[in-house]
Amino acid sequence: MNSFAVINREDITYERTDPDKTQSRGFTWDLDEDDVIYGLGETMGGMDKRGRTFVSYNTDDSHHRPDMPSMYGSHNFFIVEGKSSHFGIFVDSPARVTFSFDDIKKGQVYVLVESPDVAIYTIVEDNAYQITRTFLKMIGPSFAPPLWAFGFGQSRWGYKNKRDINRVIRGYKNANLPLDYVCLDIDYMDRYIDFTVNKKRFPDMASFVEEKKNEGIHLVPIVDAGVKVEPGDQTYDEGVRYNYFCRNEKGKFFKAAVWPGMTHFPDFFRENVRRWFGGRYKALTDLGFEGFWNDMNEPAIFYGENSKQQSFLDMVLDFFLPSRGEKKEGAKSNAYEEYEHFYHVIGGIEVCHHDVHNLYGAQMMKASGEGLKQLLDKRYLLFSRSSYIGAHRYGGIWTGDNSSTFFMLRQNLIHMASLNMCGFIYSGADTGGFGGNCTKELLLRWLALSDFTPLMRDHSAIATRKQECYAFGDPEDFRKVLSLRYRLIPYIYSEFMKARANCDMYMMPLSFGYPGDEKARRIEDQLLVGEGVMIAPIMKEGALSRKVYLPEEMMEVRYNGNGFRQEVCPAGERVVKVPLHEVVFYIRKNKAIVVSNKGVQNTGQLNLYDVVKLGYDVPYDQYLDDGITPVA
Ligand code: MIG
Repeated sequence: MNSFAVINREDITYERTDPDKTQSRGFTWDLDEDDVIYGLGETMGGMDKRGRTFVSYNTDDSHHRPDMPSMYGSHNFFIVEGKSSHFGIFVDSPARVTFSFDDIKKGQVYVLVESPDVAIYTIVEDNAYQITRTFLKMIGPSFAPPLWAFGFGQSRWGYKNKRDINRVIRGYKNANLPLDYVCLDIDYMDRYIDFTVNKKRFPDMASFVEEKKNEGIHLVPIVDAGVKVEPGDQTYDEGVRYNYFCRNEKGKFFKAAVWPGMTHFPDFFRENVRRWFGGRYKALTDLGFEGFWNDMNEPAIFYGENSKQQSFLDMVLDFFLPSRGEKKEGAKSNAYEEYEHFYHVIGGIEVCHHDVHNLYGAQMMKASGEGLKQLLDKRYLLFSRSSYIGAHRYGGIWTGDNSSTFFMLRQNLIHMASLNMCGFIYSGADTGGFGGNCTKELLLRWLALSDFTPLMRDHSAIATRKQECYAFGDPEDFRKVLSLRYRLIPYIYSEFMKARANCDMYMMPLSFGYPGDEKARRIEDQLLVGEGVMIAPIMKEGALSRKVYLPEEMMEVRYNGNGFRQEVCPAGERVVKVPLHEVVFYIRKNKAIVVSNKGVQNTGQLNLYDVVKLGYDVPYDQYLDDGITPVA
């Protein structure tokens, strides 16, 4: 059908709510009983979003409760699918939007947009997959990360200096575990000042970066949104001199506290500011860095001149004692009241931050991505915490401060489906969980899912149990589960690059591949990965087996750390046993995949041409390139 038009006013009743106060507007839509609702990217809850209310308002809240309405990004695209409904809606608005699906108004979709600045698009196609594909064409292809970004990364908030980083790399080497990159969290900086390096902790960063690259390891530093108020610092001085920072209602530079203490926020909405901030990455690319993560860009604000000051100790305690943080009203890193006092200049007009809040992180991604493209003659890695629809053209995202629970592992799988629907095909969660203490069992099961996610990074918070793959005694089981990733990269990379070129999904709900299959529609714990693979990871504590639904005959592939065992399985339900050290996945009927012939220790050793085929006896169309040269 391919119709794509602004929403039909006869079908959807617009109603102005609170016209005096907020200029909000909304619409409702009557749902059929069997309608399923997909989408909304980074939100908590099931694949089917029905029965819940979500609020797009980018939020840094590390207590990911099942009923939390907002997360770090706003991805206002959803799909209603049932016997008679097949449409997708994209609500393009920079301010707060509420989506209530059969919740506030029973039996109805109820969308409330708080800004007059809104464009609403509907996409009508035959099924959810086609609707998504049309949407993905509208928003354009994902950025292309380098091949090494498909390797495994280790990270932890708390690695402080060269010694810590070397210890991690040695840990992986000695245990014969593969590794491609290590992230540098905020402690590499000089007093959390962006684009600086603490010289005591990293006396000669350039040669350290070089030395690690020669060992096959990339270092990936963090960059926070807030720029420390620090006369004498280049970023601060230039920002002030050229008027690049946001101002408050009194015309002074807006000031609020984040990790560095008081900071100013770059006005990423202006092109010249983006060009400047993107150019500041030169301080880091000159040191040899080629990958970055952007944090705190919701933006997170601990407190400001208009909100109650919190002590550093207070915030740290909230972090580590979830029960303490949860009891507080509002999340610690979102001094919402500050958003009313901070202004952008957009097209020459002063705009209150509150009205464009959801775009801030995405604009930072744009600044970083465009800057890095200029600075490097090769592909960069970038992943951001905050985002908005469209930002996938500049980088990937990770899903923020999850926790070491099986619940969050299941959420990770669901996130992968809904993020892919919104264009963020390069994404992943903190494998093993950020907050809380990870167990060996949880990390192994999590790795078995992350083996298939483009961004595969183990990350954890300070003061949690050590979570590197060598930190749980005998690493043998980890070697087995992690080595699968490196065998799979030829397939993962090929499917990712094809998906981006075709504006397609890399991972998707089972139902997208089997439209019309009633049973597949209700499956929320299996995913399709690329064209040929279905996964059904074990995501329950203590479970050694699980039920898997096969919509058609498939090849069951069992990997035990050495070889692959294949077995044709009939369509229908089956119970599969998966010991902790094995990974089982499925190849769809009449599909083949390629895997690396050899296990390797990093992507630098990987030969994409040295592959063997698994699955059915059909050709596999492998995408191949050097993994470095920028692609259009
Ligand atoms: O307020 O840089 O989500 O990944 O380790 C916490 C420290 C700031 C939040 C990020 C997390 C990172 C942490 N950051």
